[in-house]
Amino acid sequence: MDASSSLASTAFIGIGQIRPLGAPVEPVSSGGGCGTTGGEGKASCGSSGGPDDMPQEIWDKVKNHPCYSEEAHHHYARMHVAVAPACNIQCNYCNRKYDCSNESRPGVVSQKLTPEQAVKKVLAVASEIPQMTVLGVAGPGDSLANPKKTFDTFRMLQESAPDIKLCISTNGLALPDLVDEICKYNIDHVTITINMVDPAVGEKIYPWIFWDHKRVTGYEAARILHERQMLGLEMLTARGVLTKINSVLIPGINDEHLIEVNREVKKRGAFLHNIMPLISEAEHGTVFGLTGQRGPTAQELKAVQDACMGGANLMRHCRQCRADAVGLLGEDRSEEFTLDKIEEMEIVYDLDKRKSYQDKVEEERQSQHAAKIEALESAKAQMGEVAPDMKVLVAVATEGHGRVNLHFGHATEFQIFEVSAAEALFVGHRRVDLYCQGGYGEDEQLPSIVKAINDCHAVLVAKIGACPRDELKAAGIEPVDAFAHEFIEKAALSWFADYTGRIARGEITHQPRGDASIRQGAYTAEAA
Ligand code: CLF
Ligand code: SF4
Repeated sequence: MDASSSLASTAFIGIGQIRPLGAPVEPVSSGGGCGTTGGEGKASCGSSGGPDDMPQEIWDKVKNHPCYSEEAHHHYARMHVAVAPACNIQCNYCNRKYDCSNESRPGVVSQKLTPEQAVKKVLAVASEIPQMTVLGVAGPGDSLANPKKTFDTFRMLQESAPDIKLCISTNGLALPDLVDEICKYNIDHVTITINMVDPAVGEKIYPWIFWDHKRVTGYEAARILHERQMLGLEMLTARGVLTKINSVLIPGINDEHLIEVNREVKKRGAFLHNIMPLISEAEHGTVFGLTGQRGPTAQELKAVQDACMGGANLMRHCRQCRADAVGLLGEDRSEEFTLDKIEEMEIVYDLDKRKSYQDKVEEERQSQHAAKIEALESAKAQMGEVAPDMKVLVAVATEGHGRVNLHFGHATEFQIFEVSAAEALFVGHRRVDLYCQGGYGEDEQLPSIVKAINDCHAVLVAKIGACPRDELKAAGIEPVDAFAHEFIEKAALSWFADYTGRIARGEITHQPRGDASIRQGAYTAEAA
């Protein structure tokens, strides 16, 4: 049988199908499909680009920034210091008794720091984790609503650790007044959280801002914030600062509107657009949490991201980190660097040692890249004839190095790849609760893991036990350990070639998958 004529493309949720505000979240199904296709347009995730996709001076800025380069986040770490407690606006998704929801999971920041304490902490982390290349100020309030603390931290750090890149995240209200200061400290990565470009949408998200010594509310507040955000972005672009836009996807409020946001920020020179799911739980005490505003499902998030492809480059590997996160994205080592532990550490900031470690990381990265390209070519050569519009999602258990190298039971997140005959494209990740606890599989965790990857046709793992294997199969997700330790893209393409071959031979029937849930809150060491 001709595979191309027998395979239907997989149906994903389209942008027009995001459920209206207040509509109940449907339970995920193991086999049910959703209406129209999504995922059209070419891959435009510039954050996954390499040196061939961008000018050298831009590549030099992003190549070891874990947020600005998807590829770099496997190799380099970032840390945040919580020196900015105050905020000048109110977002309906934020309760500062917790964290800044736009850059962190809603959990209490363990310790707010003075600039002096922050610098000491950065030096301690940098001497222990030589691949930590970026320091960000991302809350728990707004970095630029606390300009003295933020810039004092950067000034002092530059004197003692000039190789660390500086990064800030802001709501943008104070930004235009501080662009000179940002440039003075060579902060060449700025994130602005922009959730709307229409104040009528904005007034549903921001109840007030503090502006010109008074509180401004309603439409007027959103209008001022919008104008300041656009002006700030334009000023940063004019000064050559790489600017990333974070947007919180709030179903029923700004879902379709984010396509317009993407267009407007691209016009003004934004380098990347990071569309993140709303985190909203009643216990966080936020307005949205208390009014029952839900966050998006996995397919709703993907539909909006896909609809933005071709516009500003998309970031899809954000982990919505804490304001005091330390380590690679997706891991949190902040507990190793509490103030009392730092006091006992012998801190030796050795620039040469850091550089030679990072040179080794680069070498390994280059050889991995070359090996991966070779492996991919061989995988594509095995591919039979497949319908060109057929795309499926696969979940991958990995602990790094770009390989399928993690036991199913040890995964706290799965990377998600969209696979077609042409490519295996990274499209996101899904957090899950650890299945294997204390050496035993926790069967109660399985339903939540299945829900998190329910839109995937297969899960690629290094190894998997008999019990989860059976349950995944029963849910319609194929557990695959045949490609253990291979490069992820190669493994995904090889599996896809095998899968489509089985369909073509009539051994199985291709079924569309259902939707999947986004687990609220970030991975933390304690959660594992
Ligand atoms: Fe931090 Fe943000 Fe700088 Fe990165 S985080 S201030 S740009 S160094 Fe990164 Fe974390 Fe997502 Fe932010 S993964 S929440 S995008
Ligand atoms: Fe909270 Fe950040 Fe919004 Fe301020 S800008 S209210 S800290 S989410």
